[in-house]
Amino acid sequence: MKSAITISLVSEARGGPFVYWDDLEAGMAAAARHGFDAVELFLPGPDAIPFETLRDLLAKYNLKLAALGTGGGWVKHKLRLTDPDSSVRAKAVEFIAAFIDFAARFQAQAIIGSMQGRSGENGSTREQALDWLAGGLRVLGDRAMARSQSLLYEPLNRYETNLFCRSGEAAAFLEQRGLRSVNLLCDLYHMNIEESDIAATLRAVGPRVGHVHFADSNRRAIGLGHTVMAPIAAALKDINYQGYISAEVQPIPDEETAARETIASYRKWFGQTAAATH
Ligand code: LER
Ligand code: MN
Repeated sequence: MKSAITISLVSEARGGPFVYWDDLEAGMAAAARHGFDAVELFLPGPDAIPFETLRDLLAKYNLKLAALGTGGGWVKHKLRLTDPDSSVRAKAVEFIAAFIDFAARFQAQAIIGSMQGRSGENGSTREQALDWLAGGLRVLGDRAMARSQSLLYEPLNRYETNLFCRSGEAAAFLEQRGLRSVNLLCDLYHMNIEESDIAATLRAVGPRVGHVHFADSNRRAIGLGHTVMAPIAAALKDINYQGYISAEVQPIPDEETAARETIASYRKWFGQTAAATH
């Protein structure tokens, strides 16, 4: 497993669960100082940073790119894969496709979280919304696969989507629709709200776990809430999860405490970071 921490450059997402804000290099310098292996970026768009700039900063701080969030397409442009307007859905696919291409140049995956949208708006039925979601995931999953990556689909809690809130149901949907290049992003904060047993769910969806958001029950750093980590860590080890454990948490009480608590919890539950063993 590998550790990661989030940096947001999307001012419209202010108050959201990202540790570092606004200054990419300062966030990367802090991530490196704390000993993280990688950064996960929340960018306004797929062309927000030139390829060379990100490449050089990653090399300078000896960090990897863990993943790219695409939620800027929702918070900035109101694009969603399940919008009843087909032209909005097409723009959403185009926006995410460009993120997939940019992420793949760093051997990283793109995340579909808030851009999934919800059913029931403008009279859309659940059946329609799931067909639109599957259609988008198919095109985008194929695009990721063509670049040797998979695509990450994130079930969200009930206040953020009504499509899939639980990982088992999302995994069954991916299976039924034959979406083999799409994996699940399991966010422990959403899972704490929606799952009856987080560890049992992780074991059940095992090979589909493609990324983990490492957040406590109150969306603060793991260790600052009441999530019981021991069975979750055991489940991730037992399913032989090899991906990122990424802190998508609020910078409360401050970003330094969030980063320090996260890396201490990561080391406690998963051992040394790859960076620390170099
Ligand atoms: C939103 O709640 C979330 O968890 C993000 O990772 C998705 O945009
Ligand atoms: Mn998340």
